[in-house]
Amino acid sequence: MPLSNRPLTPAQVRYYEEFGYVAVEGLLAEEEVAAFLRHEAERPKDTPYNLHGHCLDERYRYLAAHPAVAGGAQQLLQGPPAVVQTMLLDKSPAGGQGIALHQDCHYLPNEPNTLMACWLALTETDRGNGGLCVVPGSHRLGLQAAHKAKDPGEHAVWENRHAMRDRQGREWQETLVSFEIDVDPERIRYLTVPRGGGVFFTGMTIHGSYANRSENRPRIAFAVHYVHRGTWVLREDVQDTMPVLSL
Ligand SMILES: O=C(O)CCC(=O)C(=O)O
Repeated sequence: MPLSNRPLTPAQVRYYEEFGYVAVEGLLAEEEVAAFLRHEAERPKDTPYNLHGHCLDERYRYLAAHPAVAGGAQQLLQGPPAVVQTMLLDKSPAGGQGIALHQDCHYLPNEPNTLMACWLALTETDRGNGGLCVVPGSHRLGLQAAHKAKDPGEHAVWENRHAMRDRQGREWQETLVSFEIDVDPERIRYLTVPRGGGVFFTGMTIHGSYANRSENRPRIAFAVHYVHRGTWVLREDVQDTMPVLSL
């Protein structure tokens, strides 16, 4: 199927532009979700993918280049997408940690800024099992001050050194932490996204999640981060973006 199909309606595109995100049901068919989860359960886990699953694993690449997923990204970017990273976000019941509210541009500085994501629900997801939250309209606020996440009962807490390189070849190191932006709780929207649905959001949209407090409902999601082809990503580990060619 060619990428040029336009999976999103004009109303969905307008919603994304206005609020910085749009939730869309049925991006993946049930057989596609089931095939991915089967593959994930069976694959050897000895080599961590470290954000590069789309380069190493045909099933990860399939989701990252899927016509409805990459096609939606192409529509919203108004041009050809390139994959920066892929992540499987598997949050177990009874306390699996969330990712504190953040903007992806803190983690993935890029020039000019075209960063966006498609987050896919591979199980039913809602507030009760640590579903995705967004702050509508936050993509218009600029990059917000953030501190290291404080509550390991709720969120993953970490710190990493990263090699950076700009277009001119200048190199340096930066410390990235599990960023957290303090947000008025009233502004947080807790999304219910059914299995196979997804959420497109910009690299400036504040989003994240809380711990999975359900007794027995895993929350599995798959996130693909894209930039417009030709964008420079400053972090060296994800600098070689993968253009999404016609499928
Ligand atoms: O799945 C989550 O809990 C958060 C995902 C996220 O932060 C992202 O996809 O950038």
